[in-house]
Amino acid sequence: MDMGGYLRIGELAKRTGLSPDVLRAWERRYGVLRPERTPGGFRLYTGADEARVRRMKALIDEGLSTSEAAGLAEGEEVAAAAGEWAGPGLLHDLGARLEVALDAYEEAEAHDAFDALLAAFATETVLREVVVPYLHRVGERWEGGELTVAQEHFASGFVRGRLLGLARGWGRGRGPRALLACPPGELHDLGLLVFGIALADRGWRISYLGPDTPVDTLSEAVRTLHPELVVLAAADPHRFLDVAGPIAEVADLAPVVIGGAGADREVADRLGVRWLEGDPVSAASAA
Ligand code: B12
Repeated sequence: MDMGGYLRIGELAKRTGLSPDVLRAWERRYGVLRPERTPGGFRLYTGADEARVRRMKALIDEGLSTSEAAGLAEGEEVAAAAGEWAGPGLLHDLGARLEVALDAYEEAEAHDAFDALLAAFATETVLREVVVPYLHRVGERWEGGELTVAQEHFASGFVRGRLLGLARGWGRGRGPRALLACPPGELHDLGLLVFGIALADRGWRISYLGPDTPVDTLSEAVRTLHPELVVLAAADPHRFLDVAGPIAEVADLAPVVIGGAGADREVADRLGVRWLEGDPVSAASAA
């Protein structure tokens, strides 16, 4: 029977694999369904109702509680309607939940918060708006004596693990190849990982050498991989300047750019390479 694109509850139940009772309960408790009514009082659902229910079910299957899934399904719809990310409220709340969990060494809870962030927002939004500011706060709180080294290590280890998870498969495909590394002695590689993830999102293939990479190894990798771009990152300018000669040799083989808190125009000029300014996600667009 044609109902002008509307669905009756039985039809919606069949299409979503949920019973009519569950659908009515979700409508009552969470308001995720907003059916019209026929003059006889029957519920009529729209495609938007179906989409919300499907999303909510998928989030529950991923392990979220019913109320969390309802909140996220709603948030995403607001995001879609606004054509942008789902409002600062949810992003902020989930970011705070992540922070509280990591402070308390609650790994499972931290994973749940991170999963919820990724379910509700674009990866780059999570990286730029939550992960990078969070790492800055960790540094400030550690410097201010509010966070122990143990808490800082736990938090940065957790973040690194999640970033490596997002990086999985970033070397596949046929796009241009970027070779990423930190110079000798440099252990801060989280910004470089964020950069690699954002660059892979733009179709690049990533080869990652990670922290504390000897420059002769880097040259050997450049000769083997023939990357279109070599990206070096460090938090301390001396890590670049201490190996200025070998970096210049790498720059004879492939274009080299530098980024991170230790990079600026002056350091780049001294090395004879280009400087990638700004946060890693915006820099990936520029690259
Ligand atoms: C996590 C962390 C660590 C971890 C690193 C783990 C890892 N795998 O990366 C560990 C525990 C290993 C560590 C060690 C140390 N750390 Co530390 N660390 C941090 C912390 C909390 C977060 C770093 C981070 O990832 N930030 C996120 C990035 C994205 O932000 P950012 O570094 O500010 O970068 C900006 C830009 O440069 C750009 N960017 C960053 N990377 C890249 C890459 C590319 C390609 C591009 C284009 C852009 C870009 O994005 C950001 C802009 O928004 C910072 C605090 C902070 N403010 O960042 C301290 C911090 C960097 N560490 C610091 C220090 C002092 C140390 C140690 C010397 C401590 C010690 N006494 O042992 C050692 C040094 C280790 C070494 N040899 O490199 C200082 C650095 C001070 C300075 N100016 O030199 C900071 C600032 C803490 C502080 N407030 O004092 N650290």
